[in-house]
Amino acid sequence: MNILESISTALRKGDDEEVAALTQQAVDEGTAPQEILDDGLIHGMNVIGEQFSRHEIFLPDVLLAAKAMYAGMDILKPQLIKDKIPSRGRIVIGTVRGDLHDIGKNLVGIMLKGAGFEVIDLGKDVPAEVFIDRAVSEGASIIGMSALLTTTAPVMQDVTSLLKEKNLDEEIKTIIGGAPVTEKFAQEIGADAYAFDAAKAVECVKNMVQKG
Ligand code: B1M
Repeated sequence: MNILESISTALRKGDDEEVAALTQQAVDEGTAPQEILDDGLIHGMNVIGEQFSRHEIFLPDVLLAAKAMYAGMDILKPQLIKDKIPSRGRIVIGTVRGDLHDIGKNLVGIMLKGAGFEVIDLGKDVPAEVFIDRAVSEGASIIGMSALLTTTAPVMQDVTSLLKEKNLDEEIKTIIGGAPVTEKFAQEIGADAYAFDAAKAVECVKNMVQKG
């Protein structure tokens, strides 16, 4: 078993100490942080998701896996964030109201910071008005929303509608992401961009800022 498979396996066992140690070992051996993330940590989390949907494992197992995921992400964070990059712009991000999944959102935040954006992270379970109020008070030009549940994805539309209602949709752009969300859904709700993963989110945000 190579080290990335070992990270994935340790994550599936919910062994946070082992995940941290193996992630550190992979970094020390010179494996690219993105590879550790994709083929180790995210790979393990995807298997957890499949097992959970087949009822082969239960919620406490998923929670342990999430804790292990964070242990690995803590090691990778400094590798993914480069120092002293001048700010490219300000973005407010959060997971929408009713949704407690924050791993993907945090990853998007880390990658955006790494690309030189100022990220104001509102956390999880964020109501539509809070996204907008904070974007205005922080002078952010972009709102990034994450949702992992089919039941919470519609909350994103509350934000896009409210922005229109307040005539703020020209000055504040929106980007959405998360497993139940698609490009088509983004168009339907009037979001300005959709990103499948964190790398794509960075690309989209860079384009949005350039367009002004
Ligand atoms: Co839950 N969960 N969960 N869960 N969970 C899912 C999402 C689910 C698909 C599992 C399944 O059944 N197969 C399912 C949703 C089904 C659906 O709605 N269609 C589900 C369910 C049902 C639930 C509960 C309802 C379970 C229950 O209570 N019976 C419950 C809901 C709680 C709530 O939110 N109100 C629940 C709870 C939990 C935990 C708390 C135990 C835990 C979350 C811990 C945490 O986040 N701190 C958890 C987890 C870990 C998962 C799975 C297994 C993994 C999610 C994850 O972190 N993936 C997930 C199954 C799965 O997705 N395979 C599942 C890794 C992460 C890096 O990927 O978040 O997709 P992801 O982020 C990606 C992209 O989506 C994208 O980029 C990221 C990085 O590349 N992206 C963006 C995300 N946000 C973006 C924003 C952007 C751009 C891109 O722009 C701003």
